[in-house]
Amino acid sequence: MSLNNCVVLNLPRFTNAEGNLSFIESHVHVPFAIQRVYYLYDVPQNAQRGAHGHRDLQQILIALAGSFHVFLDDGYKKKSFILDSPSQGLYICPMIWRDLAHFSSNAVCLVLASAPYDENDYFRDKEVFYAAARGEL
Ligand code: T46
Repeated sequence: MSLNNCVVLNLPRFTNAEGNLSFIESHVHVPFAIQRVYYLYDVPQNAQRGAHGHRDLQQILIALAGSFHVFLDDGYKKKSFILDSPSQGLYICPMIWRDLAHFSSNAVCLVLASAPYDENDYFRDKEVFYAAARGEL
């Protein structure tokens, strides 16, 4: 898996005079079965979140409100995204280090995950992550 797999997905959006509606179905609009949903909110503007990689987890990040920046690193290349639309989701494949920063004051980051929470799936040490990502472990 590499950064090339991490792309912004356009989600369905129905718009009329009463507003917008978007929806997401497993394996239809996202490439996995959604097994967990969580969200980040009331994040101070100078706070940084993430700072880890996942062994197997796949995720979709959506800016339900406001905006934030996502910095991705696969051990070889880096890429950054600004998420600011509730009708777009950033797909993050396994073995990607992610940092989230520059949250706007009203930002809500919705996350759809392919598995239940499992601390053993996390790389919390960047050097260990780099070694694993480069096949050195
Ligand atoms: C990611 C970014 C975008 C749980 O108990 N269950 C959960 O499902 C999650 C996500 C977290 N937690 C606990 C574990 C920690 O004690 O909540 C606490 C805060 O989690 P963490 O420091 O990992 O939060 P973030 O915002 O740095 O990272 C989270 C996700 O963990 C991570 O997978 O990609 O959001």
